Amino acid sequence: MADLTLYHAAPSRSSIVRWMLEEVGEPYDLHVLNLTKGEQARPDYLAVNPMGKVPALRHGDVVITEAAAICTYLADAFPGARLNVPVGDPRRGVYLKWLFFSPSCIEPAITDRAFPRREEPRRGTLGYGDFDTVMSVVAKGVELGPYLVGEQFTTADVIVGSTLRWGMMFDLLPKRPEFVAYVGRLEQRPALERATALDRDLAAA
Ligand SMILES: N[C@@H](CCC(=O)N[C@@H](CS)C(=O)NCC(=O)O)C(=O)O
Repeated sequence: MADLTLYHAAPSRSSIVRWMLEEVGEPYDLHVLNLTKGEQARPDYLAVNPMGKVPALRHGDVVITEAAAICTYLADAFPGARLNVPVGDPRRGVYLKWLFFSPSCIEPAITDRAFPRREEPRRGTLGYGDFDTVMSVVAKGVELGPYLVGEQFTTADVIVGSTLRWGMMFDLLPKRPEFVAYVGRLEQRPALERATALDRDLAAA
């Protein structure tokens, strides 16, 4: 039995963590939930994540939820994989900005557009401002590359890259050339190829 267990459903946001685990290279077990059958709402899983959502990760006695938090945790717990930017490194500010920007700005901008509100809220009340500004900020962030903090691939790329990849796959994001080139670079990574193939098999099983 591995020290790491991912509570997972494929495809879902827990695929982000599966990619991260493949990057880290430590052994892990899967606890697969069938979301269609509502297994995420059963008491035994609510004891793991009271939100009734995947992903969740167990590492020894610790349980972490929220995809971006889990990936950030893994990068710090396994520094040998060189997926974090350590405290004291001046690039850490940019690293943290992107780790937070994806769940707090990119994802809400996408979902608000996919499921419009009855009344348009004032821009100032939305943490992400507006969809077009978010897209332009991300495009500028990824255009130079190869990665968000420069030459080093980090967890921030797993988080932002997964959101852009998913958004373009479902036509929820414009296929801006900067996004296409960046996601194309990420798709060359053997860990993402492995995670994608494993999830494809799992979804088909
Ligand atoms: N904020 C959470 C979102 C997790 C989430 O929404 N997961 C979806 C799958 S993509 C889920 O578990 N849905 C099942 C449900 O809500 O019943 C994260 O980033 O980890």
